[in-house]
Amino acid sequence: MTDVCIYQNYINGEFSGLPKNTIDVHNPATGALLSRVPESETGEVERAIAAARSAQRAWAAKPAVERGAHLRKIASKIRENADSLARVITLEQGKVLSLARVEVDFTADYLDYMAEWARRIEGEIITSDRPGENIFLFRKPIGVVAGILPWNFPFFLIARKMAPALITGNTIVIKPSEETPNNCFEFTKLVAETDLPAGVFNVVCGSGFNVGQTLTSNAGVDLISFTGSVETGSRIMAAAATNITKLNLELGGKAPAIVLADADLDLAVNAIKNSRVINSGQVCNCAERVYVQAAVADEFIDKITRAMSMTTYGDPIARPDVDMGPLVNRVGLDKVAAMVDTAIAQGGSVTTGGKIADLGQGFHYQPTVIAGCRSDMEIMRKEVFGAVLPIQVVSDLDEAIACANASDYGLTSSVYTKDLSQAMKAVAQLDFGETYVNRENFEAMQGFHAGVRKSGIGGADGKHGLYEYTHTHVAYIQT
Ligand code: TXE
Repeated sequence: MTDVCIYQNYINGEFSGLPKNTIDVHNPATGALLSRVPESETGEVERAIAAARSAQRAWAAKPAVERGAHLRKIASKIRENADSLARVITLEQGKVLSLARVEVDFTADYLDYMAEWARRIEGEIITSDRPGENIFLFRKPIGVVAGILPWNFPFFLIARKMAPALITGNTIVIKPSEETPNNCFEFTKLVAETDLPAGVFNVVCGSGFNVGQTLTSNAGVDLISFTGSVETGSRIMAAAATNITKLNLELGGKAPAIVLADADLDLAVNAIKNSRVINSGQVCNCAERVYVQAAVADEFIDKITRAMSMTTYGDPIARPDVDMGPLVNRVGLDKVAAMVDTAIAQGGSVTTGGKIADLGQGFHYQPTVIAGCRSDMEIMRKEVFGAVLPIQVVSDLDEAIACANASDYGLTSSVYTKDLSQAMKAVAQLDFGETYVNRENFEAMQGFHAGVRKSGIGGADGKHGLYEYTHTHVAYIQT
């Protein structure tokens, strides 16, 4: 029997010993047991929050440029270990190695980018109505942040939460997803090799209903930063209500891609196919429903069907050349299969794929295109975390925009056209946090990743994402 790695929580600058209770982590491509991780007890979570609390004032008192230097050291360590980190991500999450490597590199760049804000965090001086008075507006850290992570970009999400939190003077307790915790512990080992002060960065692992619930209902947490499902976001809001804890929520999307008759069809096909296939379709801002103008609908469906049917998949470690790995787990696979079955029962016609792929092992679903969809079908309304592309034909841009906006989600959207006025009309009328014109995801770290409606509250990245981790304190100074 091979030795299985048992990871430990990281609290107050120390790994906290072998856990009493553990969760098994498996490779979704092979079923192999990869590690055992802590199913933390309440006391352990409370200890992490207390450590973050007691470290916070001294951390915030450091010049921001020193805090930035700590982030840069972590970024360097990540770059030195990029290949092995990418392999850890692929093994537990299933994405192809090249994408895992992009995720690792982007994470290091993100830490550096947030470090650059050290000299750019600004307050304001506001003109007073009173003689001899100055009104100063300071941006201050909120305190202790709880970062609750999903499994789809688990490594990057650590940085997306900890980098803006730390540069602005907060401390953090991270809870990785129980599906993909190994990469977080490998990240933590690198943090532990640096001289980051004890208590500034803590990791406690465990299931959502246990550790997640304990973190989000604890009065010692000042901000909950969560990325995940709407259902869990709603549960977190309820938990946060007890202590009126501030929230930052990214809850997924159902991104519409609008293809107009004048679009460069090959560009649209390529961009939408890549977007739907990347990370096996488990991305909050990938194209999830297409509205194509009638004049080019047949040609578009024909081309995208061909492109999707040529997508290769399999175990991304054994076959590093594949376009897609497995879905993250059995629950995810069953959910995708059930949604496609419902789409067929509701009148959709599958032009390629439509079935669980039988590779003998792993949670693979065939790349799928479903034509003939309508706005009332589940597949056009609910998030489908798999490489499944439903398509609806529309008469014009107005109809496409109306359909796109009639959604619970409002994260990202895209439009394909060569006509600038059509593009600008779409940008003006699409009720979404982001719109891509003639391209698909991903977003830029200097932008602002945020959604409306059930896609969440607040956002991440750039200046506006950074300031989500501060509160404003106004001082009225009479002289
Ligand atoms: O998400 P959950 P799941 C969507 C996607 C996917 C679905 C379910 O549609 O199919 O969500 O995925 C923690 N209190 N997205 O079940 O439950 C949990 O331990 C506190 C969209 O994995 O939201 C994990 O760390 N925390 C998405 C994290 O929440 C709780 C990314 C996410 O798990 C908790 C992932 C609780 N009560 C899934 N319950 C995106 N926005 O990109 C669970 N958690």
